[in-house]
Amino acid sequence: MKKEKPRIKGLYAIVDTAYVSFGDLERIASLIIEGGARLLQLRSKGSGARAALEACRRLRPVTARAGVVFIVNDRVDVAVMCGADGVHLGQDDIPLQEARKLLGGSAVIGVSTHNVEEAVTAEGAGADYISFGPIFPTRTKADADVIKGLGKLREIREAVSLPIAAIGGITEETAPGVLESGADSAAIISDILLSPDIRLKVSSIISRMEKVS
Ligand code: 3NM
Repeated sequence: MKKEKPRIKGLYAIVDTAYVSFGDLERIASLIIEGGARLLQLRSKGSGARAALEACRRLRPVTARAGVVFIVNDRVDVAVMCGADGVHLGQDDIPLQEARKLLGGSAVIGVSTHNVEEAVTAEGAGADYISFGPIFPTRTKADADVIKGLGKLREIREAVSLPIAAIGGITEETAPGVLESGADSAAIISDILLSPDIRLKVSSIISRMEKVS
């Protein structure tokens, strides 16, 4: 039987190597998974391809054992080599159609978008989901676009029907409002990784989100 492609919804937890040292990746990913996350992305901006591959190879078994969807940020080559479930592409990464050729039809491919035009283009090109942001101010991404707010998120919801992962400055407190404004998913980095109790933080975010979805 053909495996159904996972749909992006709920908490989209991102493990960012700017916050987590390489030696701590498995432990942190395990806490996030124990907290209930079903979607995990590795983001390793600025590290070389070899380090990204190493990080991926640490996280792939942890996610696979738990049946958690594992997505690699930016790097299609690394996603292929570690057998990830998919890749998340920025506007300057290789085009979606090329990534699809390398990863195959069953891979989950997401695209970062910052306006209606990019969102509609990503949908037309066959993205499985888009991210949209930054919704709120963020310290994690130095070159983040202008802040969009929930109003712009609602406009994106009107423009496309594919799943939207809202991103940028989202916290336990703001995640429910993001869903109420049309996002299917909330992608969160610092509110999780800077928490003194990551497992509890993740489960609290999820239970708040479940109340509105
Ligand atoms: N992309 P935090 S904002 C990785 O707007 C990323 O596309 C963004 O981190 C975009 O949850 C962002 O710590 C940073 O704010 C999200």
